[in-house]
Amino acid sequence: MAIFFISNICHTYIVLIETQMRMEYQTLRFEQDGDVGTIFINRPKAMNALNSAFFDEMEAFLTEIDKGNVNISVLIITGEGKAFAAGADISEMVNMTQKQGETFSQKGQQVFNHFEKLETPVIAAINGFALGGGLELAMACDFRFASSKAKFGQPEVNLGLIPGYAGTQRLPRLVGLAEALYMLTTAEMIDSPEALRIGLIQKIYEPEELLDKVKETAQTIAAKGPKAVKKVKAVTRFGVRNDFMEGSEKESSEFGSLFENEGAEGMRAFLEKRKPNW
Ligand code: CO8
Repeated sequence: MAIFFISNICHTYIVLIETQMRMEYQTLRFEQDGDVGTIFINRPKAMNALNSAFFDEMEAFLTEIDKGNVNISVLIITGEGKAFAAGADISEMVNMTQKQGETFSQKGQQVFNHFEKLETPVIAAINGFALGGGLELAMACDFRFASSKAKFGQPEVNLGLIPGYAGTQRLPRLVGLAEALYMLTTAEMIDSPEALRIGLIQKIYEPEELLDKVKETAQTIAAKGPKAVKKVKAVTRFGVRNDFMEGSEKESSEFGSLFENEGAEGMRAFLEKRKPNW
């Protein structure tokens, strides 16, 4: 019995150490404040250019969230320093073969798709340049708040390239075909008011207040029914990727699934004029 108890403690300790080791990243920094986690892209000297290490580490980090090893209700992603992310790392891509370029693109797409599949809502706090792969990353988040100093663009055609992390697919879905093709073909960098006008971002804040404001919104979401928040993200994203009727069917079944569950508590709390006890 004592041996079993000690071996259980050892196992828990090892899992904790493993989790901690996995959380020591070269290109990322993670902070948790209650239910809200903030992941910083941490290559400020290279304008947070996205390299292979970033994609490996981000995938590992998102997997930790899936496994419940990082216990948060909302994830914020932002950049250290002057940039959110100034694109894929050009110095890493410059000598790639056709096959390597394609593989690098697929790997990035998988990681960005993971943001959409994550049950937890993800908010991009765009603190500066969001260019190329950096904007593609922001677009894979559920919504975007930006600093008044941020700049946005898909400058790939300047380099004789096109976006490779599904920017050609997400941008027109967010801003419409003509605005997307304008940005994609001219490579023009737009500012925050213009990004707000076309619906690429949802709010603008002064640089010094951006992260606090994003955290406030994250806390607002974290206080809602946790299962409802996860399901509303999943059903909405499912509907956008599939057809309307399939999306509506999924909505009905997930709506129903909340009744003998969190929804019962939420509705009772409303009628009893008290806060729900999730
Ligand atoms: N990759 C690598 N290094 C970069 C990148 C980048 N994308 N962006 C900036 N850096 C580096 C600079 O080379 C510089 O390094 P160093 O100090 O060693 O010279 C450092 O960051 C600071 O940059 P600047 O001196 O240029 O800083 P400025 O304030 O003058 O300018 C800009 C900032 C406007 C952000 C400028 O750096 C810039 O234009 N960067 C490139 C933007 C760009 O073209 N991005 C698109 C890249 S392509 C892409 O993202 C495709 C995605 C799909 C890939 C699919 C896989 C194959």
